[in-house]
Amino acid sequence: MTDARPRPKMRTVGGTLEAFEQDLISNLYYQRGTTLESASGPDGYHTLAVTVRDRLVGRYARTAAAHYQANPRFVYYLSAEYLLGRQLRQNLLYTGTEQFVRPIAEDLGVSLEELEAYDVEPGLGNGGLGRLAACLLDSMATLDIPAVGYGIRYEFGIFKQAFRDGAQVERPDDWTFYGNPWEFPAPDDRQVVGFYGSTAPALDDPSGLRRQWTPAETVRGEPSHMLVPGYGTPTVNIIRLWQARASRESFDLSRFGAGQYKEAVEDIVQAENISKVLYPDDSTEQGRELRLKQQYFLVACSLRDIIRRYRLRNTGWDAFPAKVVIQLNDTHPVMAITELMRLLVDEYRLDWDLAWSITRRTFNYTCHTLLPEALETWSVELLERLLPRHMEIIYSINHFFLQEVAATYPGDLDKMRRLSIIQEYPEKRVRMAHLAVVGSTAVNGVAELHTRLLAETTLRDFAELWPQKFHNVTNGVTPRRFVRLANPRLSELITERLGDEGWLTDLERLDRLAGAADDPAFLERWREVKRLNKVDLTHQVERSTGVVVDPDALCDVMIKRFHEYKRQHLKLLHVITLFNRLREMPEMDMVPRTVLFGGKAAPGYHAMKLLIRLVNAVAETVNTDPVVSRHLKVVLLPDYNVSRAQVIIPAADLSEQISLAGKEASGTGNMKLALNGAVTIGTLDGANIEIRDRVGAENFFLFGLDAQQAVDLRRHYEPRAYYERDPELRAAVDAIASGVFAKGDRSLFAPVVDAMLGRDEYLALADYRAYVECQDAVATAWRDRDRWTRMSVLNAARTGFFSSDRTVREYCDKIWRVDPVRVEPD
Ligand code: Z15
Repeated sequence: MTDARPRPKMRTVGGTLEAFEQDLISNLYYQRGTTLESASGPDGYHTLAVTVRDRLVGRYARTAAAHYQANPRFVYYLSAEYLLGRQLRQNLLYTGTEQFVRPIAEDLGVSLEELEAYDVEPGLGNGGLGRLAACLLDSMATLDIPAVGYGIRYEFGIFKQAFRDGAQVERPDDWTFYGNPWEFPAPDDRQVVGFYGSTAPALDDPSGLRRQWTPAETVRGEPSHMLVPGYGTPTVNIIRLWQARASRESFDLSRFGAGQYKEAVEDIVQAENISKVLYPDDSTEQGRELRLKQQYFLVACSLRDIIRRYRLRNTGWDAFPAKVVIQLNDTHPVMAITELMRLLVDEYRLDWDLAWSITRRTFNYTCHTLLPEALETWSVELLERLLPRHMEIIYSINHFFLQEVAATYPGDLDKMRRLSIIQEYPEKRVRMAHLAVVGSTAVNGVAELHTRLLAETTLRDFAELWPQKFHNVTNGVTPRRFVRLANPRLSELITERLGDEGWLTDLERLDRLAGAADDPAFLERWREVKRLNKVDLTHQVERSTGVVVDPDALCDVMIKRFHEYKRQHLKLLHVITLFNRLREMPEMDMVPRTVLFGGKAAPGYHAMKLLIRLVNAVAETVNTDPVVSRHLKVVLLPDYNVSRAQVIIPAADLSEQISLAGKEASGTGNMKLALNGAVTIGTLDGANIEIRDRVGAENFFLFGLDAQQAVDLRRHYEPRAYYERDPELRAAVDAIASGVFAKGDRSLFAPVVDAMLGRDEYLALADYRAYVECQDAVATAWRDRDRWTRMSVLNAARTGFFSSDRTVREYCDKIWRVDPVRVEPD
C-alpha cells in the first residue's frame, strides 16, 4: 500500500483512512502471516474482513457493558434457522468504512468486487423463516433492543443447487472450508446436553412431580458468536450458534488400542452428527430422530446459557420472566418449554406451580404456517426413548391443562380431544403447536389474513379458549440489506430526492416519494436505475446459464422455494401459453419478457424436482426457438440464495406472488420486491393483501380465488372441467403431455400432467384463466412506459410499512415489553 496519490482526509465513525490502512497492513502481517508482496486473494479478503470486524468489537464491548449496567429485560430469539447473507458489505456499511476501502484497494490493484467474491454467505436456513429471523435481529440491534439470537452452527448449510440435464443436483455446502472470519469461538461457555437414558422418582418429593433423569449419552455444545450490528447506532448484539462436539469420554481408548480404529471413534461421529447438516425441508416435516436431537440440542444449550446470563446480575427466580423473554420461531424450538420446566422443577427444585407460572410468562410463540404438513408432531414412542423425562413433563402439563379445559367446558370430550397436546389416533403423537400455545403468553401469526385464519381454523379452539393470547405481527424486511446494500443506485436516488438517509431507519418516509411519481424527470431517472440494475442482472444470468437476455424486456420474477402451494406450475402454464401464442402467430406484437425463476426444491420432494426439470426443459425449448426467443426468454437461475436475491430483486419489474389464497402465511419476498419498485401480480394471500391495501388497487395486479372461495371450490372441484372449457389452457397442458419439452418423450412429464388433471391440489387450473388475463393487463400497462414507472415508484413509496423495524416495534409493544438500552457512541 503506497501513498501514490493524495487522498482526502476523512474522519467518520469508521475512524480515519490512515488508521484503517495501518490496521490492514498490521492484520495482513500478524493475523495472516504474510506481506503485501506475497498476499493472495483470500489473504486480502480475510485481512479486510477482520479489519472491518474489529471495528465492531469495540461497539460490542460497549454494548455488553451498557447491558450489564442496565440489567434490562432481554429478548432471546430461538430459531433453528438463520439466513444472514454475506457479511462484508454489510459491515463496511455499518462501520462507515466502505469509503476507505475503495481508494486503498485501487492503490493495491484489486477491486472490492474481487475481494467480495471470497465472502461466503452462511446458508443456515431454508427460506422465509430463516431470513425473517435475520431481518428481525438486524432491526432489534438498530432499535437498541437488548437481544441475543440462538441457533445451530450447521457444518453444512442449505445444499448448493446445480442442474444436470435440467434436473436439480445437490452438493454439500461446506461453508467454513476457507475459515469464517466473522465468528468468535467462545469455548468457555460450552454446555453439556444429555439424551436417552431413564428417569426415577426424586427421593424427597411426595407430589411425584419432581423426578431425576439419568441420560445415557451426553454431548457438548460449543458456542461461537457472530456480531449483529445495528445501523446508525453503536449497538452490536450477537447471534450465538451451537456446534455439537463429543464429550471427552467418547473416545474409546481400549478399542483404539485393540486396533478397532473406526469403532473407537464411532461415538464421536455420532455426537458430532447432531449439528452436521441443516435439514433442507421448508414447511414440511420428516419426523427424523436426528432432527429432534438437533432441536433439543439447540434448546438445551440455549436455556443453560440464558440462565447463566440471568444469574450474572440476578438472584432467585421471581424476576426471571421480568428479565427474560424467549421468542420461539415456529415449533422447532418448542421443547424449550419442557426443558425449562425440567430445569426449574428437577434441578433447581422449584415446585411445579411456580415453575409453570414462570415458564408460561417467559415464552411466546410465532406460528409461520397454515399447512397441516408443516405442523410438527413427534411420536410419543420416539420422545419416550430420546427424552424420557421431557415426555413425562409433557404428560403432566397436558394433565393440568386438560383439567382447566374440563372446568371451562364441562363434559365436552370432543373439545378435550381437539385441544389435547397428545394426539391419540392413528398413533400417539405430541402436537408441538399445542404445547407451544399452552406454554406461551402470546401467540402470533405473521400477516393479518394468516392470524385470522389461524384463529378460525388451525388453532381455533385455543383462540376461543384464550382470545387475548392471539396477536398479529405482520412480517417485515430490513431496508438496509434489501434496499441500501442490494440497490445502491436506487438508494442514492431516494436519498437525493428526500434530502437525507433518514428513510433507512424510518422507512415510512418513503411516502414522500409519492409526489415524484408525477415528475417526468424523476420517472426518467427511476427507469434508468432499473435499467442499469437489469444490465447487472443480465451479466449474472449470462455468466451462470449462458442465456443472453434483453435488459429492456419486462423482467418477470418468481423467486422462492419450489413448493406446490406456491404454484410455480401456474406460472409455467402462462409461459407455455405465451410460447403457444407466438408459435401460432409469429408476427404478433408481444411485449418482450424475461421470465426468471429462482429457488430450490427439497431433495426428497419428487414432484417439485420434476417441476424443476420441466421449467428447465421449457426454458431450453423457448430460448432456442428462433421466433419465440425474440420476445420471450425463460431462465431458472441455479442456487438461489440471499446473495442472488440481492442481485435479482433490484432488477425486477414484475413480482410473482401467486400462491393459492389461504396457503402462504405471509411471504417476505413480496415486500422486498415492492420496495425495489417491482409491481406485484398476486392473489389475495398472506401479506399480498396488506401490500395491495397500501399501494392501491390500481398499482397491483390482482387475480384469482380468495381464501374462502378456494375452500368452497375444493369441496367439489373438477380440474378437467377447466381443462376442457379453456382452449389455451388445454393447449398448454397438452404441450407438456405431448413431449415437445422432452424431445418427444411423453412419459417424462406425465406425472405433472396427471397431478394437474387428477387432483390439482392447489387449484391452479381454476385460477389459470384469471391469471392469464391479468398477465395480459400487465403487458398492456407495460407498453405505457410512464404509467408503469409511476406504478413502480408508488410501490416503493407506499410500502415503508414493511420494514422489519416496524415489525420489531410491534413485537416490543404487544409482546416483549422491552425497552431500548442506549450505548456509548464511538
Ligand atoms: C418457512 O420458511 C415458512 C413457514 C414455515 O412453517 C416453515 Cl417450516 C418455513 C415461511 C412461510 O412459508 C412464509 O409465508 C413466511 O413469510 C415466512 O415463513 C416468514 O414468516
